Amino acid sequence: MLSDTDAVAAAARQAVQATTITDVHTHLFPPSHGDLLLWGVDELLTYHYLVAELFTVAPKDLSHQKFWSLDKAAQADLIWEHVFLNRGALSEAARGAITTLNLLGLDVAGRDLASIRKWFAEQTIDEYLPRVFELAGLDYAVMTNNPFLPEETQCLSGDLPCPDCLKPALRIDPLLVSWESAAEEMLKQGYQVKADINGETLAEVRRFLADWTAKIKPAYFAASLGPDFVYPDDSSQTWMLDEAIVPAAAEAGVPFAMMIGVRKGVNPQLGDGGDAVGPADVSSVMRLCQSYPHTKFLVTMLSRVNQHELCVLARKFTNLHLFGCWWFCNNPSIIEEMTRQRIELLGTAFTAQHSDARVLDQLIYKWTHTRKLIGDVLADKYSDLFAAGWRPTKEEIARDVRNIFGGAFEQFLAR
Ligand code: HDL
Ligand code: ZN
Repeated sequence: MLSDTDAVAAAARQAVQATTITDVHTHLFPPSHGDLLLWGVDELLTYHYLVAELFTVAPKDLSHQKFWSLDKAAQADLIWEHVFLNRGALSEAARGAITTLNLLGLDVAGRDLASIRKWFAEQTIDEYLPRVFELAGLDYAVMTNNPFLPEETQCLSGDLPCPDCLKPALRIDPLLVSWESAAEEMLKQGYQVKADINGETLAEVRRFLADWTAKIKPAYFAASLGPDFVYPDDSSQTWMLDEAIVPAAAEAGVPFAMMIGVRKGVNPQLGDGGDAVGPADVSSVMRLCQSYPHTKFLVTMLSRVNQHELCVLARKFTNLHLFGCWWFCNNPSIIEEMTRQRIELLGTAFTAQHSDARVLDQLIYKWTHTRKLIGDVLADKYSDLFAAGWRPTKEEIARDVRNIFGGAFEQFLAR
């Protein structure tokens, strides 16, 4: 029996530290997919967040072109020098790299990048991957599998081994945001689609989605959308949602995950780091939930501005489930605000976080930082509950914590 608020708060923190987490959105790949799976200190240091941060402080003579002409280790050296050594590594991405290296037992305080590199060179991915998942405390992570990228489809088409700790998701942005390039790739794969969408094209898009669903058995379909995403309108985007994606998701019995608010390529010189954020139209999510009450929508939005309205919406629709503090929201100040808001409005009926990890090693820091932050929030919330007169047990707290770290997601999938 937890006898006072201190005991309850301690139990909450302990439950968060101990709970197994399901990472519902990452950019990881199986080791059998070769270079698609990024790992090791040079990938950690050249994560696109840190490339962008390098160019906020880079010396005048470091052009983007010069940077991209360097090999990965030379790029990492520049980031290590300018972001970590010459200035406080205080940003979340910089601190994260340090957390990861430290929790791997490396002497990051010694700042000896050469010896850190030497240690990584001695690791084998088949041993390292399970070690990272254990350090992060994950049962599994959902991948981002894009059937429009040849470098991915060549791996997805074979029966390459995939560990149980990695689950597929079908990423279909091009159908919604770049139909011409989608049609071009689909034609190469033998689907008779035409640039100007018509009946036959619709049947072929449905066949494409059904074939890839049968091939990879995705947990969900997913797409990232811009701040200008509107539903419905008279664009091909609405047609694609109404006639292809929503019916295909229903046929497959999987949710459609929408990640809304990314302003793509505001500075293309930064590569993957060149995207920004903009407030989007939450009422479009409302209209999709209203139009398709039997389709499940997983939603995360990129702008802090949208979070409260989206949270209220999730109270209204059983077929809407919120997940994660995405990308530019994956920072302590915003994670805390969003998690408090979600608990206060949704109880435990949401998924508190996803890592979005692109580099395997990031799982260690993204989940370590999140557990601390959300442990503190839950300590507060259970203390408030105790002060109100309720007496939660340790088992109930553990149950609730698991719910916001994967349990509610799996219940939503199974509904
Ligand atoms: O579209 C997405 O899935 C985003 O998460 C992008 O991959 C983004 O570049 C990212 O890595 N965010 O963390
Ligand atoms: Zn992502």
